[in-house]
Amino acid sequence: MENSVTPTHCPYCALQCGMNLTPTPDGTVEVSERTDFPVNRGALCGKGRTAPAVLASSVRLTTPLVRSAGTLVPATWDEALDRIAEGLSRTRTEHGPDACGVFGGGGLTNEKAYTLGKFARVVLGTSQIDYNGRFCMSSAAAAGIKAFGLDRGLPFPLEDIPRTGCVILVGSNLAETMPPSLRFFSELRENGGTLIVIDPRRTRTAEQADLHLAPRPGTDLALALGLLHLIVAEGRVDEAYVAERTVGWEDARAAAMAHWPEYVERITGVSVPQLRETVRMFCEPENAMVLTARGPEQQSKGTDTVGAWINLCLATGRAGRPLSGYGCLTGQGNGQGGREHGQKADQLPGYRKLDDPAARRHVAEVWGVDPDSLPGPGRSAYELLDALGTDIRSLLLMASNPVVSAPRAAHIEERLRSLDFLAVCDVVLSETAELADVVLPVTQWAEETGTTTNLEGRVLLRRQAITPPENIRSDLRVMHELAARLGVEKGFPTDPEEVFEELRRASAGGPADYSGITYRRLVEENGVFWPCPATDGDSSGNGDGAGSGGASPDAGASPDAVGASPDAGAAPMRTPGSGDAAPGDDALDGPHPGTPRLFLDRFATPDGRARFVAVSHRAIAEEPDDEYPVLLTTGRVVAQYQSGAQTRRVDELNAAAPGPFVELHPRLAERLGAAEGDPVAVVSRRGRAVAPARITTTIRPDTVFMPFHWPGEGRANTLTNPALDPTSRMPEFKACAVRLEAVES
Ligand SMILES: Nc1nc2c(c(=O)[nH]1)N[C@H]1C(S)=C(S)[C@@H](COP(=O)(O)OP(=O)(O)OC[C@H]3O[C@@H](n4cnc5c(=O)[nH]c(N)nc54)[C@H](O)[C@@H]3O)O[C@H]1N2
Ligand SMILES: Nc1nc2c(c(=O)[nH]1)N[C@H]1C(S)=C(S)[C@@H](COP(=O)(O)OP(=O)(O)OC[C@H]3O[C@@H](n4cnc5c(=O)[nH]c(N)nc54)[C@H](O)[C@@H]3O)O[C@H]1N2
Ligand code: SF4
Ligand SMILES: [Mo]
Repeated sequence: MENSVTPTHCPYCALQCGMNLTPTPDGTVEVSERTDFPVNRGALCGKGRTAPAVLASSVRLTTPLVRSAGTLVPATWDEALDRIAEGLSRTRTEHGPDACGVFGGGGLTNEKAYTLGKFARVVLGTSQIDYNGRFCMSSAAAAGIKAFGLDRGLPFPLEDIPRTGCVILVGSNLAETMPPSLRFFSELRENGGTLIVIDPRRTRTAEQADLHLAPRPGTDLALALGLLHLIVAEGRVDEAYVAERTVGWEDARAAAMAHWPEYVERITGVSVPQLRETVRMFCEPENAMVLTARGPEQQSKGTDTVGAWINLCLATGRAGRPLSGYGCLTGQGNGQGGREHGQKADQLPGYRKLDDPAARRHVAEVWGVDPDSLPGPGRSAYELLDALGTDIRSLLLMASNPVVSAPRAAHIEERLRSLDFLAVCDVVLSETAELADVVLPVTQWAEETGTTTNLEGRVLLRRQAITPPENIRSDLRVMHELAARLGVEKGFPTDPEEVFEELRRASAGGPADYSGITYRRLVEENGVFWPCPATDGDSSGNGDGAGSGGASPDAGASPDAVGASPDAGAAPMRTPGSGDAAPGDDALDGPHPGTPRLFLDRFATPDGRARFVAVSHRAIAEEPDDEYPVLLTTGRVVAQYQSGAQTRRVDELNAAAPGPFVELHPRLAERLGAAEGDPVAVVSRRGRAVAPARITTTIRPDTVFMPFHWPGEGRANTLTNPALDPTSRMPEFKACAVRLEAVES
């Protein structure tokens, strides 16, 4: 492997940009351009380009740590693993299995996420597992399942974007969060298409738009309803499509008609002429798309909000047709795959439901356990973290840093401190790892192999390029050794491909069916889009008969199963020859080609029709008042990633984005008496944060913005409101009430 070039993918965001890695003499890697991957065609953002810096021993964990007399000290692997096994067993004996919690992350490969879910349910027997993806795209996932019967970030490849007529980007700042993807939108405009961006701030993304709407944070639901009202009033509904491919239109229509444009203008601050212009730009071309990201989703009504945007697509016949549709831009490297294979509180692998008896039977058989031994659904991420130290006494945490990233973070930090036992697996000593009783140092992207599923539903192989340092072990090995110590000798392989082979069988017949995918295909085909069931002509499938044939009786009983029966192996949601990458009919006798485009023939609901939702505007959970008169919204900057645990260790990125700030309008700054760079205190009902002022006219005068990448005094999540969406259990990261105070500098 040494000195050769390994084509692989970036460790960070959901684009999963392709890159080439060459080993260097210091034991790390050099990144170079890899042009054969269509998502980025060689382009990388600064985070991807500098990712090797986190492989250096000077910034990463190099040995297991255990707490001794209050401080973390180096330990052997055996000592550290024994401590974790003891901690978890003691909790289980004294308080029962549900007192053991597990918290995962959307950065974990499919193999790790799958194994973590299995570890929780089979080894610990706990229902208390969830992951940071709950804070990410869970609202879009819930809305997608309601409307289409299936949730996959984008139902089409990014390459379709330049060929549609209009894209509405709702609350995505992809110029900073997925820079190489901006190319698709520039090409759209070069081709004569238009881009509409909806964001309370005129971001770098909004700068690229033909039209920028700047609604008040937390009002996207009203905005979408107002647009639908106008679509009806202007006679722009595609009646034939609505009759043929949807149900529920009458109720959705009635709800939208109650949202008059003038009323919507008052709620959102977007003028009626702007609403009309949006409708014209969206409806006039033959094709159009709506893409949402965290702006409208991270709200206590995120599921309804995304549902309202989907309604807009359905009413105008812009879903399940080539070059048209609704999509969610997922976030983390494996944000998509990480929510399909069982680390979510209510899920089993293959995007099966934990409360579905047929799904339980299928997965229990693959795992060799009694279906009745599998626990039921557990708590959502915030609820789980909130229960630490009370119902949940011990926690195993892998790939998240909630001390920085969870809402109402000071409270969550206090909950973590109140645990009987905390174990953290990480690559660096994150702020959460600092609180642990045991910290295990694990291998990183370039040092291990595994699959991820990018925002397009494209399953990819991230390949090992170098040998990890001696004292570092993989997450899979950690789970293998913990399982053995807790009395489960079998079923936790350390080889990722062996795990993937089991995942294929566990997912067979489920909505996210990976059974036709192999590591070899992933290399040869540069990724494969799910669903990809194993077919009769697929020599590599069906290892033990649990492939498509074996799974069909179960899956048929599951309401959200798609592509489940053997004849559904021909992919009911794909139309060969209709702009799809699928080869001709005869190829269907061979391996399944994968499904780049979903829903072209039918939606994944039992009757094949999409569902409108009847939703109405409602206020954010915490409206500004006299005491807290300003709105706070939060998000990202281009040079830092998430809680910053990794990117804050890279000099070049710190130089570009050294610390937190409060973005505010000159009018607010003037009232406060603050000049550029002055420290400003932002106070909410949860706490107080201080960061320098960044004064700009690109933000609404009633709103301030803080990025959430830093711990300490400038931590944005000290302030945020954990009010949850009733369906997705997503916290309201994007809107809460605050007041500003000048600080003596
Ligand atoms: N540089 C960088 N890139 C990343 C990440 C990172 O941390 N750093 N994280 C990755 C992950 S996990 C994710 S989830 C994605 C997130 O990607 P994005 O969703 O693009 O990121 P955010 O900055 O959280 O939010 C996007 C925009 O929503 C706007 N917004 C705030 N409130 C509202 C509102 O009420 N309505 C509307 N319409 N918009 C609003 C904000 O002003 C912001 O510009 O990025 C991924 N890529
Ligand atoms: N205010 C506010 N808060 C937010 C958001 C927001 O927009 N506003 N966005 C939310 C969103 S969308 C997200 S996704 C979350 C993300 O927030 P976090 O869950 O905190 O995400 P990361 O900072 O990526 O944390 C990942 C941790 O896992 C480690 N790690 C990386 N790879 C691996 C691996 O393979 N194995 C192990 N064991 N560890 C690994 C990293 O070093 C890091 O410490 O934040 C949420 N919080
Ligand atoms: S855009 Fe995302 S995947 Fe691409 S290089 Fe940057 S962080 Fe990596
Ligand atoms: Mo995310």
